[in-house]
Amino acid sequence: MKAAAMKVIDLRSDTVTHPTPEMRKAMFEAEVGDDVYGEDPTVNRLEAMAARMMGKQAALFVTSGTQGNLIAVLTHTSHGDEIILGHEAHIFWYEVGGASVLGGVIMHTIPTDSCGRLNPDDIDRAIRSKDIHNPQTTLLCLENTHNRCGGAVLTADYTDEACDLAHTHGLKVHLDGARIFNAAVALGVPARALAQNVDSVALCLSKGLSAPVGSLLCGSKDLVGRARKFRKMLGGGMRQAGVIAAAGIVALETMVDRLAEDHDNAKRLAQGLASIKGIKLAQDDIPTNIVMFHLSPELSVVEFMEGLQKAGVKIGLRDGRPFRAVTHRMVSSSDIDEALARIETVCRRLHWARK
Ligand code: TLP
Repeated sequence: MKAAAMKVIDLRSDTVTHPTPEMRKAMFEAEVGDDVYGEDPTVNRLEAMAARMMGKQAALFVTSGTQGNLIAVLTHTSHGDEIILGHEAHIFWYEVGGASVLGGVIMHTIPTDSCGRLNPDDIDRAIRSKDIHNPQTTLLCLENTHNRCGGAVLTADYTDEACDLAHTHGLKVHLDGARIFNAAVALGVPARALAQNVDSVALCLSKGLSAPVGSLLCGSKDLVGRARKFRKMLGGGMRQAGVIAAAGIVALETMVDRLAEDHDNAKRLAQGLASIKGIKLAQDDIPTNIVMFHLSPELSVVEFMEGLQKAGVKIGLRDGRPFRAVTHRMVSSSDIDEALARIETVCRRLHWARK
């Protein structure tokens, strides 16, 4: 008899979530048309729904969060402009420099606090005067929840204040809201309250919401009209995209409220990790679904990762960063307990091996 295969517990990211059976059914049955002509009824329905949920006039279905952010930068700025963003921003770190390479903008980074916020005084100082030597500052970018700040949440008040400041100086504001629904659920407010004063917001369907593909860039009709042209330029005109938009509709209808479960599991995971000898949390609290932690310097990162791999636990690790574990629909609370037990065994073995 074959031994039952060990379940691999994948905590690298919430992007690993698979579509639900209901999504697959909706995809199978989706009515479609050519979306480049604006004729895909399912895409149109998804766009209208996302716009409504974000309190904006319009939305554009794009291939990914990265594409949504890039199109936002292209739409809000001109070649040679400067944009202000936090030094921990996803746009700065993980989008292959697209804003600079393809948008021709200078990324002016300013400090981000551990809660994902930029200090208004720093924003103010970073906005360039009209001096002949200066590029023009035209855009401020925020991120909610904040990926590198451990899923930190920006409140509506903070975002509104940052928007007021930017708008006073004639800047637009783009919100990278890849996980804006996690923020909304954590704060107990509708997502639109977190985006009410931004000029554009990009939200992702393919993270905690479990859709297979896609993001939406939401904003005014004028902005989305111009963004549509940039999407085409970047090769993001997807024709019968209703097949994937259908999953996105199910995601927005059924997957938002359950994010609270992922947040509970992240707290459970953090609590367990904190009690394992050799592990230290990198965050004081766990606001949403991201848990970051360090390994004691006496243990080897390479051996820890090898041990985890053999034990069937996948955790994120990137260039000198803390380890990152992200909870999502495909890990239950008992999977969390199982992952903790496996991680503890790996740490115990590493400690023994040093004796
Ligand atoms: N982030 C991914 C990786 O790129 C790190 C992850 O696993 O978390 N904004 C934020 C805040 C994000 O976290 C991500 C994805 C994106 C934008 C980009 O989304 P995609 O992957 O759809 O291009």
